[in-house]
Amino acid sequence: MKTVFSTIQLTHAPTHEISDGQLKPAVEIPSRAQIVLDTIRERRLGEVIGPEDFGARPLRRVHSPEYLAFMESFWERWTAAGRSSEAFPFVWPVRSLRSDPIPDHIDGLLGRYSMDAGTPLGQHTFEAAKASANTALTAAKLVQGGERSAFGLCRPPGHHAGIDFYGGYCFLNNAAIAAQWLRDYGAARVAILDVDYHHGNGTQAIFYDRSDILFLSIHADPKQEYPYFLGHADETGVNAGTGFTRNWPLPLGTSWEGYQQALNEACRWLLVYKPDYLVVSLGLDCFQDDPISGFTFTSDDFTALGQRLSYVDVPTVFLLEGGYAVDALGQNCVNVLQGFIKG
Ligand code: SP5
Ligand code: ZN
Repeated sequence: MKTVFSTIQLTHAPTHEISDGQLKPAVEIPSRAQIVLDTIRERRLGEVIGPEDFGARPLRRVHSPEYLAFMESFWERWTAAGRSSEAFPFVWPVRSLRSDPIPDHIDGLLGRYSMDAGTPLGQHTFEAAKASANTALTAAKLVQGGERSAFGLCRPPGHHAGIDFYGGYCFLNNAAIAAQWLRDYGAARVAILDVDYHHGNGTQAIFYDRSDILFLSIHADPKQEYPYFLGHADETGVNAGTGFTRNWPLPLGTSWEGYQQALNEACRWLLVYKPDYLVVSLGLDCFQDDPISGFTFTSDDFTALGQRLSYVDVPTVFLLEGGYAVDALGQNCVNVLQGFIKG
């Protein structure tokens, strides 16, 4: 299986995040990508190639022009306001406040275009996010060109980012951008299976009213876990998209044993839907030693996950999402990918 990756993705190097009422060391850090890359080479998964530059068009198919313009101009405005370290929003247009008119001040803009205060935004963040999206697009193009599978070593991740907001360490929704690109370049139906520990709220919302992109997500119950405000079992789509979103919220402490039933159900939906392509939002944060998560997967369970997905037998684009137990991240990731190849 080929891997796509660009070192530009390493330039987003946050130092801190707001968590547990403190400024803590950031967990979505460049060494995540580095260890995955090192393990891919050690275990000879396959060739590693750089991404092609797809430009702004595929990003605009998913994200709003206003949001992209905000991201593009953010650092200039932030430094013009006299700030020099990474940014965090602190005020949001919640119920009873107005989303329009859009504020002029950078602190207002940060709140307008974000969903949480836990996602550091810095000088090189958007550059890295665009490289990450190009990595996802290049992996999609490999599969569109006839490869059975490809791996986009995306970082920063994407599945929490919505049409016009960032959050959950995500800025551009790599899986949504790749799925939409596959639709635009010939596929009739694309399925996204999100196995990150956290619900993929951004991806779900982007495709919620559509039947041409199926969204399936297995994750920690949002009543107990981030992102808290989406990912419940009764969210199944709206209008033309009714029935084309499915969620399997699972309790904290879920093991591979408990996970498999949901995964088997999701795989049955894939067999019924018969997508031309499958995009897997590949979070590795279900791992037992993940520092911010509460499932109990072992490293071997990730091999079994990859094997199960190979039985679905659809051309598959794997895109890295979360996973913060850095020391085991390479092993866990390559276990999924080699489990898939070996079947
Ligand atoms: C892509 C992805 O996996 N994003 C995850 C974003 C989660 N952000 C919230 C982190 C809150 C951490 N709380 C830790 C509590 C355990 N001490
Ligand atoms: Zn996650």
